Amino acid sequence: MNEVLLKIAGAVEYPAEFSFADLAAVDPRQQIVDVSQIAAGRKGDAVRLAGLLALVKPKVEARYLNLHATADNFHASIPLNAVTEKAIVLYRLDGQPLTVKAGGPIRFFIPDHKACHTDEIDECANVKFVDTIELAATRGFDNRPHDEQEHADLHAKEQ
Ligand SMILES: Nc1nc2c(c(=O)[nH]1)N[C@H]1C(S)=C(S)[C@@H](COP(=O)(O)O)O[C@H]1N2
Ligand SMILES: [Mo]
Repeated sequence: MNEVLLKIAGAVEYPAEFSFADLAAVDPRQQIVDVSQIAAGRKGDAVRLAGLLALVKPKVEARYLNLHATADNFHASIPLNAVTEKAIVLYRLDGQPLTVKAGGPIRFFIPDHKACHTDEIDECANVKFVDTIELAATRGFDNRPHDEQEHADLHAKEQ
């Protein structure tokens, strides 16, 4: 439970590493127990991105969130402003870290991505197996699918 599952780095005052226990110990006001309350059909418990950012303190120049999933080499870079108050980090399912099948151990999630009103934010930015969240001044590497074909190919690999 003390293994590092998530790093937050880049343009922040206090880069940090979080284990399952660290995430569970974040301020209860930043915890969402049972995300189905805010994301229909989704399961598990999460901590608000805002709660994590409050700990690492983004520098003023931070404008983008670069989400990295080393496990399958999937990366997304999205505008920070649009998601600061919405995004959540799912980390617990039935009292345990999320299974890989559920996109775990950690999954970044934007409950109402359409409300962000930017093409840069879509459901593909709900990065599974996310291990590093990097804050940056400019847009970073992003290999989300660009068209229907790429999207279909990616989903075909899922099972
Ligand atoms: N690490 C990782 N995260 C990922 C993907 C992926 O291939 N790898 N696919 C993305 C895409 S394209 C979509 S649409 C959503 C699908 O997640 P869901 O099946 O939970 O709705 O996950 C996103 N997160
Ligand atoms: Mo997607």
